[in-house]
Amino acid sequence: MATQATGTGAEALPKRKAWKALQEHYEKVRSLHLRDLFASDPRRGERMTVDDAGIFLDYSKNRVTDETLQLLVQLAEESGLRERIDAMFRGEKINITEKRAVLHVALRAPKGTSIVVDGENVVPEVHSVLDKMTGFSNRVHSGAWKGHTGKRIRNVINIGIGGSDLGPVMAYEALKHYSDRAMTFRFISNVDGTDFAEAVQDLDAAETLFIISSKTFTTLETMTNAHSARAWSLANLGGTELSVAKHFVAISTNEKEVAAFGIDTANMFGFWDWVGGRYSMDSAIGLSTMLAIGPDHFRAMLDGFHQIDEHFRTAPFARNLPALMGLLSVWHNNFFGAETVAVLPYEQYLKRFPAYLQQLTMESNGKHVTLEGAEVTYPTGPIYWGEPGTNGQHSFYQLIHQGTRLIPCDFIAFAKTLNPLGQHHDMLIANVFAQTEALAFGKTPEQVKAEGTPEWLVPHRVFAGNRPSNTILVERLTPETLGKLVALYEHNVFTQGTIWDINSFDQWGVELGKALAQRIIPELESREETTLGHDSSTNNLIRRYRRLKD
Ligand code: G6Q
Repeated sequence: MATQATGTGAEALPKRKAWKALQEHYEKVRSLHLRDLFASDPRRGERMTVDDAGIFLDYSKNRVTDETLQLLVQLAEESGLRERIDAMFRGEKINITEKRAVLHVALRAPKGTSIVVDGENVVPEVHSVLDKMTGFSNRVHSGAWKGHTGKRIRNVINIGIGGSDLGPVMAYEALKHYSDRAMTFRFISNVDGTDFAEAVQDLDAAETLFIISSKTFTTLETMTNAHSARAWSLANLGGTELSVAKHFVAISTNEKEVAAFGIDTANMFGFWDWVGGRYSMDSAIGLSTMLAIGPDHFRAMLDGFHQIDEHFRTAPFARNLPALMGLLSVWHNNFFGAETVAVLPYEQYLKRFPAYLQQLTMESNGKHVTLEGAEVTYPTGPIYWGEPGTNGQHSFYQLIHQGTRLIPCDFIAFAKTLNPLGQHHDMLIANVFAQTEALAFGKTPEQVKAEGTPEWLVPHRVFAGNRPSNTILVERLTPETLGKLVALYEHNVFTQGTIWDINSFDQWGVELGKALAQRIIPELESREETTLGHDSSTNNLIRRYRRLKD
């Protein structure tokens, strides 16, 4: 039945042969312990790895056997993963509910290649925007671009939310080492006025450039912040509407609204409806990233993305990094009942990476119907969360080690640090390896007793182990490797969505709250007592807020 919508010819998931085989297989392997799996195969830790495109993935500490992997690969094939990858790269409109192509891979396609959407090769357009961003970035850096009073730009504030914020913030933090330290970068997303007030409070408006990043240029939070920014800029510059052109640029697909705001459309950087918000950090939405790290580093990042795109497109699934990670997530989610995935980067620069991944993964795969619109009969998108290590070890790792839930973890580490400092890096990486070892192998009652632990304390000190993890080891955090890591998770999400037969590229679930807020705003602002038509709880909260607010 799924044939028409997916174009893959795949059966509904519960009917696929590999799925049924995995159900039977699960019964055989569910109680196997990683201790035994490692003991019976001394080379497991070397065999169950992939080293490709500059990423080393050790997946040996997952609760899988060779047969599990074969069946998962078979599941990918029966699910039409290959056809779906090809359809995405061909520019087919696989985002069926919005009738759009899904072409973030075109954003990093090298010059001279061709990806056709609606009869047009989009790669030259991508490069023309990149060239325009490069020219702009160079003018800002050289001081050729001047503010209204003739001063050069030293502060850049990106105003955007969701996909127009999380990528830029994450990339700025991740690549700070490569950034121009003479400039200040800030990010305003929340409609909470505190976000705006704190971001501008110590800045000179004459040296401040706002990038209004909004695909639609209609988003409530972004437009509210953009108008506050314009008022702040005009008030502090004693400027006229003309000064807006010197202190505001826009990233958008909506030229009309950009012009209506007063931004010169010559200073608008475009993108296209085939770039989803959460897949857009490598489009013009990355202008703040380019301003921070420079055009060459930005292009190196795109190259990193592209290397993983090519790997995903061509590597056999058994050796395919994103496909394997996606399949392992499905295995733990749908068979072991794991409800979350923890992403644990042992790299302080990646502190916003889990937050970025939360949108990428959960907005993409938090879906309850198949492409055909039928209610799914199996769990879909797991909850992604995480914090950088080692900090998390002193907080929530307790639950991962000894709690009652199974939490598959992705550990991310770099062999070389960007900030060598005494023994710090060896200590950091020792903790990565120690954690994955402890999670997998635990500590038996016998081992605990042998340490002289009193009998009554033994159960408290036992670690059951058998807790799955991936370890991703990369040489160094660079713009290129950041691009690789993001693409790795983008295609991991794609793999999961394909298996579950869902649309990973729409986000209807965010609409209802937005619409209700629009209805409530005037009710909160009204000076007169109005009749409220909500439920009794919402009505009561509105009345209470109105009483307390002034
Ligand atoms: C991402 C979502 C969403 C979007 C924001 C901002 O995939 O679509 O997070 O990015 O709502 O939208 P605009 O860029 O249109 O302001």
